Amino acid sequence: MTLTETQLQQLDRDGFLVIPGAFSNEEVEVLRAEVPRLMAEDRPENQREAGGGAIRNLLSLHRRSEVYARLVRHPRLVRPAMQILGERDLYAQQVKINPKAGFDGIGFDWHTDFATHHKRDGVPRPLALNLHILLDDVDEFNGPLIFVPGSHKREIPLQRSVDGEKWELWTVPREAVAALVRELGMVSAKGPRGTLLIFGDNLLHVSAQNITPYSRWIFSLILNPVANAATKDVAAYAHERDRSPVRPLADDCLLQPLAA
Ligand SMILES: O=C(O)CCC(=O)C(=O)O
Repeated sequence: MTLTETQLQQLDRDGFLVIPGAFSNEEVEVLRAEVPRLMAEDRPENQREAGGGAIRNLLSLHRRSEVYARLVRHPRLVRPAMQILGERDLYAQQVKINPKAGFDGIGFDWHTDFATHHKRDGVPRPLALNLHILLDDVDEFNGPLIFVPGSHKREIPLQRSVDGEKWELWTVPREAVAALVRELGMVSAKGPRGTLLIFGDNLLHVSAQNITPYSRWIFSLILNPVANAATKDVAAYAHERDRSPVRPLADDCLLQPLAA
């Protein structure tokens, strides 16, 4: 997949892209079929919501599943990232699904990803890209991400906070969020399953609690240039330690049989 000039301009202006139909229903089914097994595992890469309830993040999926090992090298993720960054050597910094369980999935406070990548992980520059695939239909009800278009070009103040009562997460004070939202507005990143979202490290975003009965599974791959790698050690599932560049596989890689 190659992004058009219009898409590249849009990404530069707004800080994000929403691309419906990037992955077929058949491919989404292959990705979804792995999730129950991964969710059933009792391991630190399955982080629970505060209070120990539903699963908040399923992490390091490419080290736990051949399907997700293929997905991090999928050309419809890797090639646009290479194109945007003008860079061939990108490593998989974080690989997860946020399932945001029906009724029980808590939201994610206002933040930019770079704040945490920089302060917690020691990533030097805001170059990483977050590539999401919607594994469910995502609408206004089940906790879509909400972006503040154009916020990636602003200076945004930060405060240290904690995500899900466990992880260090750098968030944005409410007065700063209010000023940016009043000026720039908000866009909710909705779409049918198979939609691809691409957004940069400096984009201000949030997502609300899922108070519907319907879970909202979203896959997320963060790709970062090898030359911009983290300089601090955090848990490997929060920031992967393997800095080998991902090389794209064939376009039909998700539909090829798995080794027995
Ligand atoms: O899954 C969500 O709702 C939020 C995810 C998010 O904020 C992120 O990937 O940076």
